[in-house]
Amino acid sequence: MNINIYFAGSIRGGQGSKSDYQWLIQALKQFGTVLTEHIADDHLLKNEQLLTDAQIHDRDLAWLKESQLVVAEITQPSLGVGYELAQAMFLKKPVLCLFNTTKGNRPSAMIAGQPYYQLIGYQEVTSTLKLIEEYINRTFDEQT
Ligand code: 6IA
Repeated sequence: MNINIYFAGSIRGGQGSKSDYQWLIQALKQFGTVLTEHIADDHLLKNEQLLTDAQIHDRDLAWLKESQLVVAEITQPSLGVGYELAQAMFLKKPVLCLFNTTKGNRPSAMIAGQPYYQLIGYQEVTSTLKLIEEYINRTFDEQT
């Protein structure tokens, strides 16, 4: 399977979950191409500083449209990730949201209360691999 995966995670909303983002991006690469690797890569994020906000928005939205799957790590609340999640739903992309249950905050009701989104809570990010794999198998089996 080689699908385009759009990984979403907080940037200006705060980068407290970056090590989990790094782990998830590496894990997702076994299922396809992660279009948004810069999210957890300081070096690549530096390049982003050369872009205007409008360029970032337009490029990311184009990538979202090209993706077959959206995976969002939503532990750290982020306006940008919330916006991407709404866009992904309107574009009818499958969306998997992951959140760390040990950090004390609950995901927004606007995400947790929308049944379109598949939410998975985790304590250890490494425990998500099996669940991601099951979700991908289920989602892409259903589509074929
Ligand atoms: O509101 P946030 O910044 O937390 O939104 C993060 C989400 O929006 C991520 O999932 C990204 O896909 C997208 N996004 C927001 N800002 C950027 C960005 N800025 N570069 C790439 N994607 C972005 C670069 C800022 C950097 C120089 C610190």
